[in-house]
Amino acid sequence: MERTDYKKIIRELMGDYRYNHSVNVADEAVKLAELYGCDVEKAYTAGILHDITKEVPKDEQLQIIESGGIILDDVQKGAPKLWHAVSGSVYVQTKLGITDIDIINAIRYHTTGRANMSLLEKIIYIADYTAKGRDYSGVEVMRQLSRKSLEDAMIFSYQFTFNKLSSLENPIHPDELFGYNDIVLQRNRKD
Ligand code: DGI
Ligand code: FE
Ligand code: FE
Repeated sequence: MERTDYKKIIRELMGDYRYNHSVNVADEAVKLAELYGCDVEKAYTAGILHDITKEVPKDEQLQIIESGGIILDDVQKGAPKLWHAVSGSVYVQTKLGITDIDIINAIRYHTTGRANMSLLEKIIYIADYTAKGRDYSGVEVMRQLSRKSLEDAMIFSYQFTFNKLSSLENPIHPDELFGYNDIVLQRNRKD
């Protein structure tokens, strides 16, 4: 399938705001892929599809997740905002026939990150934060960091997420902590 096919598919599944966000993330992912030497079409595909089930009703998302044989852990069960990444990764396989495991994982881990992320996974995680239309205090710092080092940008985004979640007394998913530790430990090893 081509870019226009994916655009048509997601257009039916979400409102204008989420659709524009998805296109912006895909465009940003392409820029980062060019900069860091990742497959550009995979970056576009993962970017355009990353939030594909974000507006699917929660009960349907749970069904999709179950049909994919995935069991949610306790933090995920208590945090419905995390479901769309997991349900999306199942949806693109079963409904769109995506078989590329890197694209599937880039969607599955785009909200939390995780340890040992591939280049594509990092690009989608970062593009979600730096895409056109994103507007939060620190977005310009984040954009600059993303042009210099994906790892620096990841650390900044983990800090941002930990701060926000803890200030709201929301649970923090372990993958996020493992992802943070992974980068920091690799870095310390090099120093
Ligand atoms: O889908 P988007 O809005 O484009 O962005 P996203 O997939 O990164 O989702 C971000 C939301 O998920 C945001 O409201 C914070 C929330 N979130 C991210 N990590 C965690 C989390 N919520 C909980 N409870 N725990 C997490 O670890
Ligand atoms: Fe998302
Ligand atoms: Fe998103």
